[in-house]
Amino acid sequence: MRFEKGIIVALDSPRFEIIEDLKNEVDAVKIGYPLLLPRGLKVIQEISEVLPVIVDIKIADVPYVNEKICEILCESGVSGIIAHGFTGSDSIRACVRASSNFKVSVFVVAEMSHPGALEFMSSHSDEIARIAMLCGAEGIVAPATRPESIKRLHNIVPELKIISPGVGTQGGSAYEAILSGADAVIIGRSVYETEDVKEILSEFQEEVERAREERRKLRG
Ligand code: 3DU
Repeated sequence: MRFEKGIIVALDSPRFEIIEDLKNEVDAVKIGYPLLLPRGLKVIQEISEVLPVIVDIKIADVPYVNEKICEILCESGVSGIIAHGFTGSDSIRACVRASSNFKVSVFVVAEMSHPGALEFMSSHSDEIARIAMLCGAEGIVAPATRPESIKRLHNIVPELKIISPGVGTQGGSAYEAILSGADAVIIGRSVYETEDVKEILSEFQEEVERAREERRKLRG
């Protein structure tokens, strides 16, 4: 997937009409159970007529079932899939295998953005990122709420793309996440709970551009 704008909107809301405001402004729409359960898989096709769709149901099963889930999602028209990494390399490989037949990108959750991730997950995020790389994933998910984790993970797997949730409502900054190495930030409530979606998007776009400019300067 290409992240030219550096912004993915997480649409965990029935406010479906904002899709029109997102067109040409963001790289992709991320959807999960809050939209898929009430609307069904057909929502993937509806959105993908406007923007690429990343399905985030954080797939976390045995390889056989992971493969089946990915096949169903790919046949439904997704561009990207998010899977958990703690399940281990065989389960991740199954997602990559199924998705590569459809040229669909797989992103592996290395470390989540909420405080609970510090109880178990954060102590294994480096290994999960390495495994994601070895299994052929296109990228990882790393927390905007902990830019130092993004920086560390970016150094461990510089060849992988990083998409980063936790911006806005969860307290993370788009500027810091991109500056630390993220290719795109994932933003949900701060966009879809705002009256003027275009206005808030232009503020986030400005932050992303400023951070990219700063990174270019740092690289020299
Ligand atoms: O907090 P927000 O409303 O901006 O939404 C964040 C989205 O990113 C939401 O869809 C959630 O499922 C997803 N996400 C995380 O928040 C944290 C992760 O580690 C992974 C995904």
